[in-house]
Amino acid sequence: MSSKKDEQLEQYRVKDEGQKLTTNQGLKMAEDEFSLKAGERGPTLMEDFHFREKMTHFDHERIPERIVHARGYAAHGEFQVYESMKKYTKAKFLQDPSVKTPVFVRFSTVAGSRGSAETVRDARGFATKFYTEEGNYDLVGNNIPVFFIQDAIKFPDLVHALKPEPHNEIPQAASAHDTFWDFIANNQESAHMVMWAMSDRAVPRSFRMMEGFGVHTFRLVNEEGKAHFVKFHWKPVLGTHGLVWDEAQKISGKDPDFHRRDLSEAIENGDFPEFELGIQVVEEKDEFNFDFDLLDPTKLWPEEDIPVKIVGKMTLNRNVDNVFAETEQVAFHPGHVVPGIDFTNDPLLQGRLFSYTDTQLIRLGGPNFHELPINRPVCPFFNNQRDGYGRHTINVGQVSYHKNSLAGNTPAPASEAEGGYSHYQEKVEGRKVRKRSESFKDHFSQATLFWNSMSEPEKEHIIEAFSFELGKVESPSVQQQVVDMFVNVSPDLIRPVAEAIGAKVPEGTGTGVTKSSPALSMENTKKKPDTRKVGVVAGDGFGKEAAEVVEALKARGLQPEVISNKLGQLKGADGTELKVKHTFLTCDSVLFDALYVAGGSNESKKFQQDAAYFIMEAFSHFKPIGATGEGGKYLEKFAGSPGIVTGNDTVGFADSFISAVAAHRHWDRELV
Ligand code: HDE
Repeated sequence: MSSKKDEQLEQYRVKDEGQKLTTNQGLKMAEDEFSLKAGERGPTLMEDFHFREKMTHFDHERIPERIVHARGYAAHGEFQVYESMKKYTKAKFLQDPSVKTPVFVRFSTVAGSRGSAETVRDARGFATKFYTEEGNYDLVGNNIPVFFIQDAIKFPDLVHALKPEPHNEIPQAASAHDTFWDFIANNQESAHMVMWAMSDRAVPRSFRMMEGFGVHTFRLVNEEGKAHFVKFHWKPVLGTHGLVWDEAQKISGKDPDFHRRDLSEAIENGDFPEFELGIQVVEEKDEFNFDFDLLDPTKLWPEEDIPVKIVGKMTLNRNVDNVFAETEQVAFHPGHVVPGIDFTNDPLLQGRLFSYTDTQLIRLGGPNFHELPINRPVCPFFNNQRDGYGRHTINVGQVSYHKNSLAGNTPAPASEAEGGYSHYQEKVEGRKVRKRSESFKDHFSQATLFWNSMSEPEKEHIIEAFSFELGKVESPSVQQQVVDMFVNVSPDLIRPVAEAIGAKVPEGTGTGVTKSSPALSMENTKKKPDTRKVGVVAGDGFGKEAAEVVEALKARGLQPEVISNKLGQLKGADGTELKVKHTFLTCDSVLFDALYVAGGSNESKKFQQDAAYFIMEAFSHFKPIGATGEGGKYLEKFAGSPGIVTGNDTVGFADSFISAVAAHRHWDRELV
């Protein structure tokens, strides 16, 4: 069923196929390959309006990319609450479980340019536009629940330090360089988010397998005007999973479009990505009952102390028609709210409320970006704003001011009872100061909480990530400053890093925080085999069970794809056929979650070498690998290792292999 937003977008969809070619004025053209010239070999003429129109339009095809979050990908979908959230908010789209609210979600990396690779180490943007009957509500979040800085005024500095260095514009989409780490060491409020950025959270397996967080504390306000503090969460139904760093780097080269391909293919296959919306709620009277300040965006609310209440589900079910028109032109803004959702004085949030409109003005070329199809609300909008670049609306009538008598003083403000937005009347008093609140000054306790909450493999990955990033830093002074900073989080974390980069091992005992929050570890996430991509390594003469295993994997919702030394159809020992999707040349083991080795009866030496390399690489990335029949010989040297499954009984094998795939990775494996 199409949503109200789909219906609205329909009127803008144009299919050129089958049409005659015209200019933008609708004039049919008799020729589109040759410019108008004075003679066949003569100069091109000014008169050639068609050439000039076509070239001018082309010359202006690009718009400035987003200063951050330039590389992104999006999809349409819908959101439904499980039960009314009336107790907390009057927001209409959160009242009725039968109401489907259309949504548009853009996922993104932060640092890289629009053409950069997608599996870099970075936070991911997770921005959702809800097209509600009361206007658009944007939840503009990230996949990390805290941020690097506490005050918006430092954002330009952070981003300058993170982006490629200005003298040589290197490195692209990476934090492993001097200026980033110099910023970190000199702005120690960043410690907590750096821990997340060095963890596997920053190399997600898929946009479909990441959590989302609103980061700031917001307010929900109910019909009675009562407010609660709230943190927003998105929980992926497939669980939260990461890549191995070596794998992520290789994917950046083998398939820089890995995440967008994964998202669009999943939607194309009908495996619609789902995320549950969760809220953590704190009563206003409890504002000061925590050992951190609720307004501090470098702090999370441990889920074990304040449980996440799951309140609804979002399903992404439609790919965009046109990436520029939709994904590039969509304009998010944390200030796009509806009655029942309000702000707090988090100084990072307050600054964002300015920045987002400002940035759209330069990016989308003027103040009418709300009229672009992807940005239009599904409810009508009326006010006295007029004119400007790219105005679509033809406002009819004489009056464009308030108050007036000629139009009966309309458009008129709506009272709260009529659905008018009025800001929560928080009492505020204080002196005008440029200061950080004392309550914002503990930068390390929650960084230690995060460290304490990690499993052993996750801790190892964080140590490796610091060693990689600081290993790329050229200034010994910056390296030492960072090491000296992070001893405050935990000596167990930073001592091996100091050794790996040849820095002086710092003294220090950390914060002494012993608490942990199991919800922060990805090891404790949901483990499901659904939609996982399995590379099926097969050659001619594969055993008769192979095609059955492939069918069994498909039946359980996995995505098997056959890899061989040539494209076409493979013939099994019993005459069954398998269609080859990739050759060893056109794909790589890093692009799969698991391998199933069916082998063949008569593989060439080259086939055997290529298959062995594939398998070795998958093994070193801790991936599940299964084999039956002829494939068994490839796994002999890994026999007994965790996540290695062999067998000849189709059903039994498929079951054990699928459980191994569901586990995601087998970290307890000894690498050979
Ligand atoms: Fe953003 N951010 N941001 N940000 N942000 C932008 O807006 C900004 C912050 C986030 O897919 C820009 O339209 C400031 C936190 C996402 O289109 C810009 C500060 C969080 C996206 C901007 C922050 C985010 C943006 C650039 C510090 C997580 C991509 C282009 C005060 C809660 C949205 C644009 C999309 C984009 C400013 C910090 C999330 C410049 C000043 C914290 C997901 O306006």
